[in-house]
Amino acid sequence: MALSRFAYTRGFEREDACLPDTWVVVRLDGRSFRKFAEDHGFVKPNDARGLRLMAHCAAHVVTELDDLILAYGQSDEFSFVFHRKTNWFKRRASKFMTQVASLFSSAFVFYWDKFFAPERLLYPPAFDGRVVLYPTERHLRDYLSWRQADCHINNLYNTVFWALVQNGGLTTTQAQERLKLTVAADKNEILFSEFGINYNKEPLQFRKGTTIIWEKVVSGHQLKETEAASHGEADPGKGGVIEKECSGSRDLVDRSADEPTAEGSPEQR
Ligand code: DGT
Ligand code: MG
Ligand code: MG
Ligand code: MG
Ligand code: MG
Repeated sequence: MALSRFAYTRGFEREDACLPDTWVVVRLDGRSFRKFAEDHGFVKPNDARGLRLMAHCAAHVVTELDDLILAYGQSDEFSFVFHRKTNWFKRRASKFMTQVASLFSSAFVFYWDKFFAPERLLYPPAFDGRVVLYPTERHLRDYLSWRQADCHINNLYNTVFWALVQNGGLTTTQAQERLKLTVAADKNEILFSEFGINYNKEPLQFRKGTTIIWEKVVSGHQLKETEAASHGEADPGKGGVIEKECSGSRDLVDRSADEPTAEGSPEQR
């Protein structure tokens, strides 16, 4: 039927190739995860099982798909960075986005039991995706720093918010009121003086998110999660050595604290 009278419909397809020589970032975000977390009994504000499942799925995606050099995730989101020279699927944005989103989603279901058993998965989760191009390493680095700053702002807020509610006996409305107009230093102080919590001793994965990178080993490359995300099981999915062109990826992530200058509007859990 290739040359049939219907073939003209092909002409309605549009080009969507990413600009050449730019870093291609696909960011996924869980659909209605506030509700999903509630329905599945996620621990507030951080559920280690959920974060580890997300990291495991991301490692699977980085392992399986071509030319991915790095992934960074926090909360219900993960960003995947394709090498600027990639020519996978002729750099078509829709291919990048759908390959990442569908593989991540199916991995999330596939590996659910590994992290959540005996908690059952009650319905199919979904992730939205977007593609953003960054022309320089500076832009890419700032993008990752932005996502990490977002992690920091939200996590500090949520840590003190739930301390006030769970340990301080405040209602959620009272806790919200208490935190209005506070800056990071105030929140650290509340945590320390009222609850004996040193925020800097909270798990790294909660405070800074998870970075997945390729590590050079003698016989090739191996997938690794950074120390800033150590959560016991640094399982790259398949394990072992993976041959991939991904040199230089280690230098792209700023693992410093990234204190944000202003408080954003936090994503409340
Ligand atoms: P969306 O993305 O517009 O479809 O809507 P949501 O509900 O996914 O909102 P989003 O992505 O802005 O915020 C992520 C939600 O996921 C947030 O409301 C809290 C929830 N969440 C993420 N990680 C955890 C966790 O570790 N524990 C709990 N309890 N909730 C979490
Ligand atoms: Mg949202
Ligand atoms: Mg979401
Ligand atoms: Mg989100
Ligand atoms: Mg096909």
